Amino acid sequence: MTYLAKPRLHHPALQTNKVGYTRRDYEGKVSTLCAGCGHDSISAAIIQACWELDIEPHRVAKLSGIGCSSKTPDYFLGASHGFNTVHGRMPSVLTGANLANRDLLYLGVSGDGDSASIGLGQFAHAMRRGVNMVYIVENNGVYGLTKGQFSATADRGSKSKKGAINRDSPVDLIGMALQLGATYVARSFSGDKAQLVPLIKGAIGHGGAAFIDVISPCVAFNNHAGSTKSYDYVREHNEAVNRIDFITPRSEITTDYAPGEVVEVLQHDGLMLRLRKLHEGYDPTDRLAAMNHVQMHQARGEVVTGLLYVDPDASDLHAALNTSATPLNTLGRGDLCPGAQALAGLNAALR
Ligand SMILES: Cc1ncc(C[n+]2csc(CCOP(=O)(O)OP(=O)(O)O)c2C)c(N)n1
Ligand code: SF4
Ligand SMILES: [Mg+2]
Repeated sequence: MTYLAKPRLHHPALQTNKVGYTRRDYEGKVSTLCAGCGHDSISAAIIQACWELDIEPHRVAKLSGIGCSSKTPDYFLGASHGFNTVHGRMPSVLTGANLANRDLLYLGVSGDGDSASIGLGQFAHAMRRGVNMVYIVENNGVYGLTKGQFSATADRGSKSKKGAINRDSPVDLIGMALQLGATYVARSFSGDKAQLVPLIKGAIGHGGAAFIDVISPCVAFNNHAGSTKSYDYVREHNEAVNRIDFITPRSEITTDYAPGEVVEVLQHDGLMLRLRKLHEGYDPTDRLAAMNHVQMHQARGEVVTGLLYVDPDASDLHAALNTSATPLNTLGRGDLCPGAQALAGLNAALR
């Protein structure tokens, strides 16, 4: 049950990271999702990524909407800040929190219903404004929480558990994120932790709007033959364009690769992404080529995964608005009130 906390006891010899925490310190409450739900694997990947990056849990703010996917922040990072918003409204609440305090690391967790149906406008504006966040959609093609209706990301022609055929065109969140200006765009699969953990780490280190679409099968309502979001379908049609092998400072990179096999992208925080190419000629810094590649393969029924696009020189909403570098709650009265003379000058300038 959701209110059940996990026992705090753990083996005294459990490995700690550089900030002194074990992996267990990044866990949350006991999950109430169905056994085998892809969303639980994504929670595990988030825990792993934060532990490996030595992030202090109190530096993270996790926000979500409504849905099984949006329940998951309760199951990881139990010592972080959390806000479970209204259905589809995570991006605007996160944007407000981010503008008030840029010192936290913002993690938005949503579902395909939450982001591609009711929250589509919110998703679009967070991407185009460049809100500095990691935006994860746990995409199962259905409204899991309300018992399996097709969501807006369900592919045309895919079959529901009861045999109904979806006649509508799907909303392609990856295509939209690319078109709207997101500066880190990736797709992964909940069943591929080796790919997902580094993609989350790369997104955390990114200094702008980072979007990860994670295909996350719903075992209760959308894991049958005829669904394009089932474990079997994604395993059979997964076309990874690259693998992030390292996210470490340049000095620590030791492995040799043949020329042309690896693309290096230095992120704003000094972390280096090393992308091992799996698709010849795929350039993850070319936005138009990424859009073309994803659409082309999608038309063939393939699921393109990996880091699809990254802008190493990304900036964010704070830079665009030239906001205070100091979190608003720590600004003093003197900073907030410039005084009668400054106000009189401002008024005079407007007359
Ligand atoms: C304003 C509003 N409309 C409708 C609902 C009902 N509702 C709850 S969750 C949900 C869809 C969840 O789907 P998704 O975001 O894909 O999450 P999943 O459960 O599949 O992880 C809906 C329609 C609601 N809670 N609030
Ligand atoms: S209904 Fe589907 S999405 Fe919800 S917990 Fe169960 S398997 Fe996961
Ligand atoms: Mg869903």
